[in-house]
Amino acid sequence: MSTSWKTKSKGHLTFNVVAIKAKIDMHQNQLSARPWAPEPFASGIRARAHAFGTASSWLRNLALSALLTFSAAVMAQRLPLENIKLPPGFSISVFADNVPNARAMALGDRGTLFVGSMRAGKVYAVRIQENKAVETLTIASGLTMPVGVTFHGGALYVSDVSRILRFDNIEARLANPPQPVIVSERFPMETHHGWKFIAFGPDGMLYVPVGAPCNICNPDSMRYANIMRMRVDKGGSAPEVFARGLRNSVGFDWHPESREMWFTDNGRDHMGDDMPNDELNHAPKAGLHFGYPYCHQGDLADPEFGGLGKCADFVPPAAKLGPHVAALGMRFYTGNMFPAEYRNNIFIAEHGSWNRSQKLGYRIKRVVLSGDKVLRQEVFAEGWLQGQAAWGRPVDVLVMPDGALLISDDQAGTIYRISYRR
Ligand SMILES: [Ca+2]
Repeated sequence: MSTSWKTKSKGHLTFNVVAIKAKIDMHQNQLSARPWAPEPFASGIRARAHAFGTASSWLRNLALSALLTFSAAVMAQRLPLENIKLPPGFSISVFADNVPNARAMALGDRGTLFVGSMRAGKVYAVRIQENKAVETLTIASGLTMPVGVTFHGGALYVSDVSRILRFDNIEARLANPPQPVIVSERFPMETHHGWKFIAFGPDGMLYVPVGAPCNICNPDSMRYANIMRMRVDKGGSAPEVFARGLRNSVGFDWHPESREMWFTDNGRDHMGDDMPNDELNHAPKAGLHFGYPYCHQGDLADPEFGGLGKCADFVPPAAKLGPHVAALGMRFYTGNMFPAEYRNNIFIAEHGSWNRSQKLGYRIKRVVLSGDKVLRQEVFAEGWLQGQAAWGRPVDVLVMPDGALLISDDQAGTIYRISYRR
């Protein structure tokens, strides 16, 4: 064991001489590229640029780069992909391993993969050639929980808790990103469930969820615990409520045929290990109420707020997804690579439980529909959780033009690619 480790270390050290140079080049590119950042962070960048000018700090940066590159190489090597179990014919590989804290994903018209993050405060652009990631750029920094990214009309839209930002013509300016335009700053400031997945609906409107600013509370449903939508073209429109009574949705998509919205919702905490379930919901029209905070999983009255509303008065989930699994990103499978029976199925990324005595989730689920009813659900990919230790946490799923499925992982800072060959 120790012998093989030595051999491997040596290999990495050799590799790292080149990698360190690449890393420094990358730092310099980033400095000259000046990814957009608000003032405090921008000063940080200037400070760093200045530090590069002195020999001692240059050496310090070199040592730091070497260390980071070394750890990244070791980590990349150590991701135990062989532990991921998939149905026959499917395989998983690392698509991009330099995407720290990767959250939601969106594809640009010219094929750039955009990735949001949470605590990292950054937005990334992954350049792709022939279905392979060739370069990862940071296009914005210093944002507040910029989880959500979505692409529309040549521009990238990014969520920033209370604000929606827009980066115009971004795919032509990846190395020199523009200052963002503020599309809206009318969403609540609370960071508790304030991070947002965002997406454009088939109606051309931007859908923006606003989570409950708590584990369990009864906030104004016109302001919180809902999904809002707004027009961003033709002068725009004020956000209006599309769906109410959801605790925190971090993923939604529209059925490719019915064009109706489906969304995940994260159930409340501190009601025990086995309740309530996270939910898959179906919102065929505007104005529906999905139960929170009065009723969970369609049939479980809340101990505190259950007296204020009956379960029968709210829309039950289309499927119960399991307690505390943290069902986040979801998409319909619209590609041609996977077998025909996968078409229009839903893939759901389960980030995994944080407060359950036996961990649950940390996997990708497949949900099969018949019309607008859920026929069955099954685990599609698992193995990020080994015993009670997780080495990765799936966040979002994205169907690529070639039909492969990308998965983002904020713990490993990695994007995986699942492909199929008969
Ligand atoms: Ca519900």
